[in-house]
Amino acid sequence: MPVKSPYNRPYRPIALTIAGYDPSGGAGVLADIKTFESLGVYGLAIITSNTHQNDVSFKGVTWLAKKEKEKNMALLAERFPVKAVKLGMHKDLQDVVHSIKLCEQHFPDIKITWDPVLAASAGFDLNIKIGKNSLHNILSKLVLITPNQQEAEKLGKSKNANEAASVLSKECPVLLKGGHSSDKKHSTDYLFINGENKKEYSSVRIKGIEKHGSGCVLSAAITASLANGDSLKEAIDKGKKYVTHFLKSNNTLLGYHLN
Ligand code: PXL
Repeated sequence: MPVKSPYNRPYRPIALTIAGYDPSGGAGVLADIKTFESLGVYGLAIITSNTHQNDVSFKGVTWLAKKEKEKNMALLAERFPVKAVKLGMHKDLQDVVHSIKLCEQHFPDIKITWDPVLAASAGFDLNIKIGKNSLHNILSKLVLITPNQQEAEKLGKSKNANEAASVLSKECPVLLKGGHSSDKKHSTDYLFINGENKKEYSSVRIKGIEKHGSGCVLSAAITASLANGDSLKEAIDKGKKYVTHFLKSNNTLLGYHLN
């Protein structure tokens, strides 16, 4: 824990991302840092991996050793009062558990959001096994998990994403993202808490606005808002607004962030 940090208020709140490095800047820590900065939060990043990809083609991933993460966590904790963390691409569930333990050890009361990247948007399956114990260890520590439909089905071991999200939400709030759903006209995200669907976020799909890494941007925007002290519902509202602007920013796969 930082003993006397010069980075407390009146300076900007600080958020951390622990995720993969995507050299195209569309996803991973680069996307997260751009989002944090745009939302008035100072961003720190620790990488779990170096991915080899551009905006359309994913060629592989080189994972970093856990001790590299440990070293950087300890160094950051000496100086920075991190309020919220976003966990992105990790090698397996044990690696996610490891990140959560480090966060709790170094930053008491930190708000942890997990964007469970099980496959990359450019078509690469990370082949992560879903063990019940690890999953429970993770979910019980989170303020929010943000799976897309396929991720929810895999995590919740169900062929129905809403059913899976409902089950998962008995352990932590779930924002089920509709971006990859079969509905061609609308994209609807569902917030599940304690087994119930509490809120829907529906938007009209606009042709040609698919973006590489939009899931990263949404979870990072929510994390920035949580670092700012917003409630979970406020953070999701702000996150949705931010990602909508990002999706509409241009007609390519790589979106622009707010100035
Ligand atoms: O969008 C999922 C994602 C997350 N994190 C990293 C990625 C990707 C997709 O390619 O590369 C590092």
